[in-house]
Amino acid sequence: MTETQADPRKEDEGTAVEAGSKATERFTASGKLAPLDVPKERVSLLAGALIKAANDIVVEHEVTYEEYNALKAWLIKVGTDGEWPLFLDVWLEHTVEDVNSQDRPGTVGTIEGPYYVPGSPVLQTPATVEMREDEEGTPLHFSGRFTDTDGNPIQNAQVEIWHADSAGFYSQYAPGLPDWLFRGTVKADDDGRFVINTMRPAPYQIPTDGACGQLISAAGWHAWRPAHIHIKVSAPGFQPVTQQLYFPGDPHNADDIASAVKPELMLDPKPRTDGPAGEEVVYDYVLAKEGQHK
Ligand code: MBD
Ligand code: FE
Repeated sequence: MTETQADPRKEDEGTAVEAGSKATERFTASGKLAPLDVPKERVSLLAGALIKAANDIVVEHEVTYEEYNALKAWLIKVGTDGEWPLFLDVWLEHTVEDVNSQDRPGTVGTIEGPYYVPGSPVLQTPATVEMREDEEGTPLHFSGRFTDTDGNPIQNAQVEIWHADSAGFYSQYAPGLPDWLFRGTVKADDDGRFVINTMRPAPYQIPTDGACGQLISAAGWHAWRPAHIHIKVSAPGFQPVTQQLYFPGDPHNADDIASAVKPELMLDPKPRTDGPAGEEVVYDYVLAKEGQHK
């Protein structure tokens, strides 16, 4: 674990309970809440395996009643803080993503995390995502091209982008930000090309004042994710990819709390050469056709 870096935010801004319960509300409203659709055989297999793994841990580590009761209290707090989406996306989703993307050729994915909001404003390329007047930070000119696995341009592709601001806050999950700040759905042109003007996000500390933060401090871990841009790309007839892009040199690329960094997801931003301040970076997308596998 590296040293915790200075939090650019003021103390007490944006509480866990707020961010966590918004993610819970959104998940509940999203229609993904149909866990009873899992076939009985799979429920029995998976729940049985999870229960056995927990029992094995009790035996192996001689778990005390004090520890058992601490676990019970903590699990209750995860629910009352609305942090189940945060907890699962930080500590489990990366493995679910790995297992489910192994067979898909093309650009690699990583976890979605708890802060995606569908239906962001649709923008034609070249696009600029919503920002405030005098938005602080480093402007980032992000461009790329969509091709299939044979190198042919893809029609009607889109990039959904969402990320934190230069202080580490996500719109709709922190108070006082415009709803669609740093969120947009950018339509590529007929040649598969897109341009998105945005700003470099800050590293992100997961909320420290809820159940997940309590676990992190009780265990002596850190709460940081490296700076990242969330992306969902899609095009008719192709398999969508959900991923995140990272910046070289971030101290938390090597110890992301959410284990979601992959070398293929590292950007290579350079100072802009064509006048405007800021950085430019190119990242191209190769999508697999529906049904295509390695
Ligand atoms: C985030 O911004 C995030 O991307 C993940 C995975 C977890 C918590 C906050
Ligand atoms: Fe994030």
